[in-house]
Amino acid sequence: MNSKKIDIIKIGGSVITNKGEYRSLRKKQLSLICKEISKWDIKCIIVHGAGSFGHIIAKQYSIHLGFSYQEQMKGIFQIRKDMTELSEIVVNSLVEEGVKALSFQTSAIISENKSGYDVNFNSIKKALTLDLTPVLAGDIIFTEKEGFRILSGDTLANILANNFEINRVIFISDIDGIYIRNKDTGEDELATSLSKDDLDFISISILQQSDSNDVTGDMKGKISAIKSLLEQVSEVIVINGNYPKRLTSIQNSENFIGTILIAKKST
Ligand code: IP8
Repeated sequence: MNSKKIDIIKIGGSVITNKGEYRSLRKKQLSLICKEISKWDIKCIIVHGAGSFGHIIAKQYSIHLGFSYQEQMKGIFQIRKDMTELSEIVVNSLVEEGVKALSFQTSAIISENKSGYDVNFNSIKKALTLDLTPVLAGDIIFTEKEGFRILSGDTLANILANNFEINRVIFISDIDGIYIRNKDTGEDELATSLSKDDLDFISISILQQSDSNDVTGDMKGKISAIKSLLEQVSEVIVINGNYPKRLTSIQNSENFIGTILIAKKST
């Protein structure tokens, strides 16, 4: 195992759960993804999204809008219960494939003050030195301003990138990559390679932004997370987790279907 570099692998909630159906797991898909992750020979931190274990209840109780009424606590309790269960399922699935995975509850180590995040990553740093694979998830974090808010797995990847020496971030999504609208034809085309500057100027397809159950912005939120990530890391990759072997192709430096985003425009 190469211990100098750390990759972040974000498993999208949309690929491991059926997003429209409350607490509905795509167990087989999760196992297949975990199997490919077990072949990853670079140290990594795994982040997973919430899918239908988080977003449906979050929307029902307007958790993403911050504290406004006491009844929201019911939603907070339920999401904590459901997300604890999902994280346990993800960790078990990784362990079954031989990954030394250990979960850390995000809101216990990240909160928000008036000017930024308060973080305590000491245990994660220690776990990494012991060759363990930390697993975190999008969560409801406590904040000084709104009381609480949702921290998406994509934003969490950003916070991690600000605090660790991160090499690459791989987003395992439920689409092939980032689609760009071709202005001439009006068609959406998969962009195989983009630079950070490209993201400011191109017209990103809005096809995948219409998930009404997603309270953290879906592809739109991901693009903005990727822009900030590229300030910290040299490469971000978006692939479709319905084809987990693409993860192994990345690892083996083989051609794969997906989008590679780089910090600097190649000249
Ligand atoms: O699925 C959202 O994380 P995401 C976390 O990565 C909750 O956006 C609790 C809805």
